[in-house]
Amino acid sequence: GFLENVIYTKDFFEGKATVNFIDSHPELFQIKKSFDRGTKTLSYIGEVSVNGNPDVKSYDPNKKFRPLIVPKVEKGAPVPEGTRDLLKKLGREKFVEHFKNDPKIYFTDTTWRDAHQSLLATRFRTADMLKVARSYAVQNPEIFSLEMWGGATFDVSMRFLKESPWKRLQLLREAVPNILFQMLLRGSNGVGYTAYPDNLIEQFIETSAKNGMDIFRIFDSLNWIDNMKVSINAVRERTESLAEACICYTGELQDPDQKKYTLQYYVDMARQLEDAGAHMLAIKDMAGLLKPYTAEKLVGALKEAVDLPIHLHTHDTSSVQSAMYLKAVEAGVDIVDGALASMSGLTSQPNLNSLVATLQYHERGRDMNLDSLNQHSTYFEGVRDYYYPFESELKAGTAEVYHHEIPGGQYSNLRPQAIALGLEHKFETIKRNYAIVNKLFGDIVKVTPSSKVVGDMAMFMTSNGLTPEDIVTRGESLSFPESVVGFFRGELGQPHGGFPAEISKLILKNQQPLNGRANDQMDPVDFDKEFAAFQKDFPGADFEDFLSYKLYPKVYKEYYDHIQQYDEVSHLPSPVFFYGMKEDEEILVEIAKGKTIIIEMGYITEPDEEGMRTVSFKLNGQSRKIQIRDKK
Ligand code: 3PY
Ligand code: ZN
Repeated sequence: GFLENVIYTKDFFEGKATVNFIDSHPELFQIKKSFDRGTKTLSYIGEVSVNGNPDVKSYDPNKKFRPLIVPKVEKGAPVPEGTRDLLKKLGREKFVEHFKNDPKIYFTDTTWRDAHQSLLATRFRTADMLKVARSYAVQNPEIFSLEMWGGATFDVSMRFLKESPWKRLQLLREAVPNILFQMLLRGSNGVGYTAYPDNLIEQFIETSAKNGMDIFRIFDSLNWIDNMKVSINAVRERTESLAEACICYTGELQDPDQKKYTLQYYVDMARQLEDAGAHMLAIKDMAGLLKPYTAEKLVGALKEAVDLPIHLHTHDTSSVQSAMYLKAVEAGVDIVDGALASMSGLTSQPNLNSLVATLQYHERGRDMNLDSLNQHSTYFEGVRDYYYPFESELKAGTAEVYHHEIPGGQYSNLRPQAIALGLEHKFETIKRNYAIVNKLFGDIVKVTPSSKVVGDMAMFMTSNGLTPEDIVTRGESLSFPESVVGFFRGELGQPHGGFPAEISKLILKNQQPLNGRANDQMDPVDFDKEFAAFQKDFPGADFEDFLSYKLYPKVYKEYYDHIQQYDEVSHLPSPVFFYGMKEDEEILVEIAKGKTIIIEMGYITEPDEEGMRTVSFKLNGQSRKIQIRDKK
């Protein structure tokens, strides 16, 4: 029948059964609708089992994963009141006042966002977090917040994991109704790497809050406050959520040669952020450069300068950042960021479990359920193993970070990028060039996306064997990476102290730099018109998807096509998603709430003359055969 027509069309086998395919075969539309979800799922598993997941460059086919140890929680156990209930009860002004006056230290758990962004190139899948979301909520209402969204998670979830970032937020929100959720927002750059129209950023914030986001941690990659104001105002005016504005920390303020990023610089910035309407202030130490005795000075000075609660974020690349937290706690910081033990350390956040234990009998220590935190850590130790191809090579803390100043979230991505460019053997040179580029560009704040600009330039210099002198003498004839030209055009905003004139001329050549914010020059989104057109192009997609599309058009389209071809793959266990199945393996997949299917892998034939392999399955006990083209 028609169903077979679809399944056995050559286009379909070759992965070309996209939206356009359906458009050009309207008679098949009805069939597509009722197209067996199980068959789509089997096609995905067959494809990965034969050809691998394109995101996994190399892996060990004999690797075995141990069973996960999932923390136990009684079915239907009541969820105790947490910080989110308090925010709802008090409203944001009273809430902020309340916890600012609480003498005990608060903790944010970053396991679901920054920890895996910084250790595993942001690859955590929703299913692996969802499995322990309810037990965490039931057992850990003392946690201040869970950082679980934003930053790189938004595009990576669609680009590589083929899952919806919005569904992740919705599902985790449903499982954790009591603890504040927070996200990382790159100000005018949203959750992207470039500027967007202001009304898109505003709408994104409003829709994120509607989907359950409580705290927006807003930063600008150059500490340019003009780039943060639209976001701060949108949180204040269009949501009931909290605007947490960031100071990005760079350099070393106690260095007598430090002329740019001085204590006064940070104090001034904090005051301006308070004036701009921030509810909370964050010190965002994205590379882990803030040293213990410096933190004492900085936190002390900021506490005096502003009336806002102070939230401290760092990365443990140097391996001394828990000591930094202790000095900050003594200096009166209100909240610190940690990650569950098994997902902590190195380029990730300091060890939350050990911090909780360390502060236990201190006057600012908070009673926490350490046993539960340890159980959740054990769970993620098992989960982490699923993602082993994405581990960075860093084995121990390094003081080199004070030299290269690479952010933790970028570090874990830099080696894969180097490999992709065939530069893995030059990784040491890349790190050295990173520091050289920073100087060349006038010593800038380096965090997404400005850190990407510095990284791209470091790669460019490394692959072309260029020295800083070469840039100066031969710059006129070099064609620089696009991100670098955009940066000097002012597309990311204005760096503190301006652009270095000589380098700027070499890079821009005849181009004129922008005056003011890049976003000011952009046409606003016409939501009614564009959303209607979007729904025609992407049947079944909702307004949240439309926002994904506006932020990442190409990535969204590829994600959408993947779902059309293979159905939701977010239900699959991570080992199956990344590595496929082995002969005789059996799995249970919950494809919808309460609807579980059993998939058993039979055999995979050798390829025929046309390069097609037959993969045999049992789906709920019924035999199914899928044809997969061997691409190897
Ligand atoms: C991000 O923007 O994703 C970051 O984590 C910056 O530190
Ligand atoms: Zn971070």
